[in-house]
Amino acid sequence: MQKTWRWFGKKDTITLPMLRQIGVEGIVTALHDIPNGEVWPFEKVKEMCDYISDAGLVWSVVESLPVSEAIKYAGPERDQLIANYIESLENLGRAGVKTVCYNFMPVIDWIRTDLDHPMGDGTTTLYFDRIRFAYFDCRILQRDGAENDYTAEELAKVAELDKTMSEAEKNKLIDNIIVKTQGFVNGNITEDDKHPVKLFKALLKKYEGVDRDQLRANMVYWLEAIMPVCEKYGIRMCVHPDDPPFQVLGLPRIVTDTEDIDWILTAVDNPCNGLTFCAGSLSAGRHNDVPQMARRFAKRSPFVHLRYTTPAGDGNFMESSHLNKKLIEVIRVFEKENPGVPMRPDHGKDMLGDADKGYNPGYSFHGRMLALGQLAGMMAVVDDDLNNK
Ligand code: DNO
Repeated sequence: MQKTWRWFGKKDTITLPMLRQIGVEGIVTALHDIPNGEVWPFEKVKEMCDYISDAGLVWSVVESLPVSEAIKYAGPERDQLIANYIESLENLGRAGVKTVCYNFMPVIDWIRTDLDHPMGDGTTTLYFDRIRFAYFDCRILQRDGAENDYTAEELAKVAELDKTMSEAEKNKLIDNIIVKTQGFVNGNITEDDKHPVKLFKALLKKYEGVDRDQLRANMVYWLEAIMPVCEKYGIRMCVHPDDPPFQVLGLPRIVTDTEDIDWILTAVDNPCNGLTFCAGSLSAGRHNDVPQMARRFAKRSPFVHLRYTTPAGDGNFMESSHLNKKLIEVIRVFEKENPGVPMRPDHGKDMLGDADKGYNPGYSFHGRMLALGQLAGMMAVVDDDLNNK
């Protein structure tokens, strides 16, 4: 596998020369300055390619070229947005950047309630707490029908939590769930938005009447429209699984398990239509057997995210160490079935001063560097094993 790193562009304080020193071979990035839905001009794409290659690296994967909401809910502007998307792909293809990650999650990308959950050894990690999430849903958003999505026992815990939640804690929860985790991934809500909850509710409204079948149909409509330009340049699109891989906030989610992924890869059965094999997102669903999924989808996955979570029975989950037996199995599958595939260490802990540096949540320097070292070691042993068989 090719060792890559998610880098947030020239403003990133983790620089390309630093990444070369720690063994990174390829860069995963996006044109973060261009607003969602607008065309990525060829000159800008080319400039980024040159900047990366001048540092002795290569732009391996685009993460992400975001799919605008109106494409997902089929708003009146969708055909124009698709035309823009095709133009961006054309420009990427001309510049030779040929692996493009995106997601098809309505309104909200990845979800965590806690961004600095203590591990007990001085480091912190990301965490999803189902009760705190239910609190956000029922008490802060006050979404119609939210109560139906939780058990009586869970709702009792939400009521209990309400007795102690301060305004500051409520604001932190809002900030964690819909602001801090979203803005930097070119999401809908950024740190500059004054009324994130209002904005978020307006977006939820756009999906009234859009169920799983409708969302699937909208995804196929979009994929079919972009396949010709992908075929022309050999661009491999790879959808990121829903994180976490289950239904939330009354929104449909359609990339959650083997059946969903099979459906997408079959509905548009083209090698340009693929998967980002995010072991971490998939592992947060207790229904998913991740190594088994790797065996099934390795050949259709042009990009891999390596991390793992520890889901608890109560719906909570925590990001766990990258040094993980299941990840060794995943690496073994990919080294056999798709050896040169770019992989990046996903989400690192905050450690050794990372927390004071203002990194995007999950994208620390020391934490990810440790993860990369661990993954590189695991890969070396797996390769040795495979070569000696
Ligand atoms: C979070 C990331 C996601 C991912 C997008 C891809 O850390 O894994 O935001 O980049 O979903 O479109």
